[in-house]
Amino acid sequence: MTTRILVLSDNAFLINAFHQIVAFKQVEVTYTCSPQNISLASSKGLPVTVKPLNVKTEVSEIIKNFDLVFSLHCKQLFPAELVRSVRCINVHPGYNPCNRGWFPQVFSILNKLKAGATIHEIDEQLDHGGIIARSEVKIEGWETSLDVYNKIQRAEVELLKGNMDSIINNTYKSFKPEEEGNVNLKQDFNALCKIDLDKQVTMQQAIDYLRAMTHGEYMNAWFTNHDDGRRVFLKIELKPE
Ligand code: 0FX
Repeated sequence: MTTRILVLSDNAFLINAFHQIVAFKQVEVTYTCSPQNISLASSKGLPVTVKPLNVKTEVSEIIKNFDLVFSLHCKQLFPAELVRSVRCINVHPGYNPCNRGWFPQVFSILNKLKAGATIHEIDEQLDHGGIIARSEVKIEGWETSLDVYNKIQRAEVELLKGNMDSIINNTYKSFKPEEEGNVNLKQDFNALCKIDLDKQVTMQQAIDYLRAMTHGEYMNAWFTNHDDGRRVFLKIELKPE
């Protein structure tokens, strides 16, 4: 029997990888992204068509038409009715239950909780359901958020490769996370971005802070310039010998 899979994703790298992993499997996959993700929906660089989908308004259609739903970094929250009616699986860029929620590796660099990738069943709480597979990614002392994120994405793909058959066939055994863990939200990250110039920290903490806030072209950390009140953004470059 062909499994009808719906993929909701806002991440081109994972859509590409997913497409390659399921090639030649007995599945029929529909790829979708969040309605506001116009660049992904109109991207010419993908091997598949990605249509915008509002998960809240389309719940009954999804329940009717699909056997399995994947979230690959989908920015929409899945409604309770959906997760109760169809098997919904999340691929998450964190080592559950450590730093559930927003930008896990940023918080792992700061609070030293484990970083990694998790595939889990979606329940009604954020990054919370039964764990199907997870793998830890080590954070080196010179790595920035982007360095760690790139390693995590590769770990996510390896987990998908290793577990895809058991997920499609529903033959995996999931387990409950050992504890509830902690959750970070988008506003927690936003609050981190503003540097309090009077705060006293060690050099180690300052370096860890700056590498947690350094992610390619993103302008995250900032302080207010004393003379003219303008925001000054900063990031860090690290190079092990
Ligand atoms: O899609 P995603 O990789 O992941 C986020 C959440 O972290 C994840 O827990 C959730 N399941 C998923 C739906 O949404 O996020 P992104 O593509 O927006 O950002 C990727 C990385 O880029 C992020 O980990 C840190 C960095 N970043 C992103 C933004 C938007 C920044 O450093 N600054 C930013 O302003």
